[in-house]
Amino acid sequence: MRLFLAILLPPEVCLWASQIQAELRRRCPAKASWTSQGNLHVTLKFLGEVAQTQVAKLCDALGQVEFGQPMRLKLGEVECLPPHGRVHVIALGIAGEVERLANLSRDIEARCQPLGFPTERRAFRPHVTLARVKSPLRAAEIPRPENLPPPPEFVAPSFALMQSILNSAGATHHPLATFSLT
Ligand code: 3AM
Repeated sequence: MRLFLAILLPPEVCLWASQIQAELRRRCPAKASWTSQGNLHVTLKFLGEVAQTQVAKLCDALGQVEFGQPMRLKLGEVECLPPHGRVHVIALGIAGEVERLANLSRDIEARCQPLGFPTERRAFRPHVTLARVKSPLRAAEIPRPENLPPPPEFVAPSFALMQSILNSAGATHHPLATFSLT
C-alpha cells in the first residue's frame, strides 16, 4: 500500500484554496495537473510502499505522537517548489502556528524512523499542492491572484494516515486512520 501522513483541510479552507486554484488555472501558461478539491491536504510525511502487516505497528507508533493544544493554521501565499529553477509544483504556503507544525513533523519522523522509514532529508516545508507542472515554467510566470478575501483560519485537530491509489487520472486518497492532536 502506498501511504503518506497528512493534515486534512476543513471544507471552507478547501473552497478558499480551490478559488485561488481556479484563477491560477485560468491564467497559468504551463501544462499542469491540478489537485482536485477533495484531495487538498498538507503532507507531513511520505511513507511509500508499506506492507499491510506493518500498518498496525505504524498506527501504534503514530498513536504515541504527543501534542497538547490543537494548532491554529491558515493558508498562506502562492509558492513554487522547488523555490529556485524550473517549477515542479504550484502550492499554497502555510501560516499560523507553523513552528508547532514543524515540531509535529519532527516527532513523526522520530517515531517512524525505528520502524524502518528513513527520515526525510529535505527541510520540512509545509504546503498544499495545487498543481504539478508538466511543461517548463518559471516562478515569475505564475500569476498572482489579486483582491482575495483573507484566508480562513482553521484548527487542525488531527492528522491522518492516507492511502494513495495511483490510477490513469492521477491518485485517489483514502484516510485509513486519524490521530488526535489534543
Ligand atoms: O502533498 P504533496 O504534493 O506535497 O508529492 C507527493 C505528495 O505530497 C508526496 O507524497 C504526497 C502524497 O502523494 N510524494 C510522492 N512520492 C514521493 C516520494 N518518493 C513523495 N514525497 C517524497 N518522496
